[in-house]
Amino acid sequence: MTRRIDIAVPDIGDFTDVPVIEVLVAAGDAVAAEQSLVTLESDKATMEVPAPVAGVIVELRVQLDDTVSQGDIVAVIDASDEVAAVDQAATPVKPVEPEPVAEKNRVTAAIPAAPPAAGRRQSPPIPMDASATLPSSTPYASPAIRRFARELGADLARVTGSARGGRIIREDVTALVKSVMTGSAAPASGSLGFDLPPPPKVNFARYGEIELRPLSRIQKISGAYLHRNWLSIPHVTQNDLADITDMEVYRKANADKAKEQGFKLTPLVFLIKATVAALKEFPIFNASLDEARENLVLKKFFHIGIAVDTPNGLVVPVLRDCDQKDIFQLAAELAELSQKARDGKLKPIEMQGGCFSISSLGGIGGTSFTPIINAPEVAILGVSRSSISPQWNGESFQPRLLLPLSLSYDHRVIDGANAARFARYLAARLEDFENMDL
Ligand code: CAO
Repeated sequence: MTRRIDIAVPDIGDFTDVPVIEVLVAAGDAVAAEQSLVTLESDKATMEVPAPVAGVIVELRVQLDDTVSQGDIVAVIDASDEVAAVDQAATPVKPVEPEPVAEKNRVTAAIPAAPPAAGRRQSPPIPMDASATLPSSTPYASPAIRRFARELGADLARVTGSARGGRIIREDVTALVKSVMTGSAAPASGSLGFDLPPPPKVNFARYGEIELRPLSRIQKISGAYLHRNWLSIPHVTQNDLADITDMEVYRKANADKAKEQGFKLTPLVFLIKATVAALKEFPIFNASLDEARENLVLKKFFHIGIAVDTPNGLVVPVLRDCDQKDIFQLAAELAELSQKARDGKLKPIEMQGGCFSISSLGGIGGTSFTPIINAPEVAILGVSRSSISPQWNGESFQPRLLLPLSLSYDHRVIDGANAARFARYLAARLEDFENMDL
């Protein structure tokens, strides 16, 4: 018996007139339940509308570049039992793999299709994987294109998107594959233009006992991004010292208040506030290069990423709107996010949208280090352990508590004089903390 079901755009939040950026099926195609039919793209997210059930697409009601809103019908499916049975046999439903999140703070997710009929199972959203949203950017492509690239073994990082805003489409992926097949594309290892000798192969067991320990998933993913950022961004690190003697008196006087509320008041939240003040004073630090590397995108919001050391590796949750929160709110949020990070429970969205990162090793030690910029950000602040040091005040040496700051910056965007000014300004804010917006 024929059972035609209208597939409607489900609740997509506040968005209306969302463009259809991909049509992934044609009329007559047999589709499996949860197979993506079309991809929609709002300003903030790329979303797929999946088939609610297995069947045959009998009518496609949208085409590329149409705009749709909640409730609009995108397709009609024939979900008669015979069709579904044939389809199930032909196309077993594979478990849905998590999709890396696309660039530009976009959230990529599948949205459940509108309920087809009472009591029928709804497609669940594609699960998101925290490690897929590690620092910095991933190529801008929809989940379907990522799947396509994966099937072909094509590395999306090497593909230049030709659609609006640099989005990668199917043709871009096939063009890369073709160029590799014909030998006109550079090999992957040469994609940054380096011709490095391979690392030496050493049989360590010849020299003593060894043990193999696999890298964690987070280490593997973040390692690739760190490597790319280190090689592709000309880093310079500016070091400075902030005299936080007075700030520490204030912090300690307020530590119990924080403790009563169940979190610690560490120097980090003061650093976040000082960083926000410095970003306001030097907007070039709150910026990213656009994809063509011809413009700076200046951000008017203040979301700060904090590097958190977890048993599985480094992750960078983002504290949002730090300009609008006081140090106690920030400390409470930091405690919550860093605990979630350590438990491996951060949501992708909680690691996106950062403007500037802080990596604090102050709780551990050290006097300075060179933090790696978390692209597409253009600077990162490293913080080492404060220590008492004799400071000359013109008449005598005084014991002062000095906090080492290490500001790494992208020299394509920021010149050394501005970096020195930024670091000094930041230090001065901590020294004059009473006039800071705490
Ligand atoms: N100087 C001296 N003491 C400091 C300090 C500093 N710069 N920064 C923190 N401390 C103190 C704190 O006050 C706290 O003291 P008490 O235990 O007496 O209260 C202690 O050191 C531990 O602080 P913390 O590390 O728990 O808290 P935090 O707010 O400073 O940092 C977090 C939170 C999540 C950033 C931190 O736990 C962390 O994971 N740091 C590692 C980040 C990292 O790995 N960066 C490297 C990235 S590159 O690989």
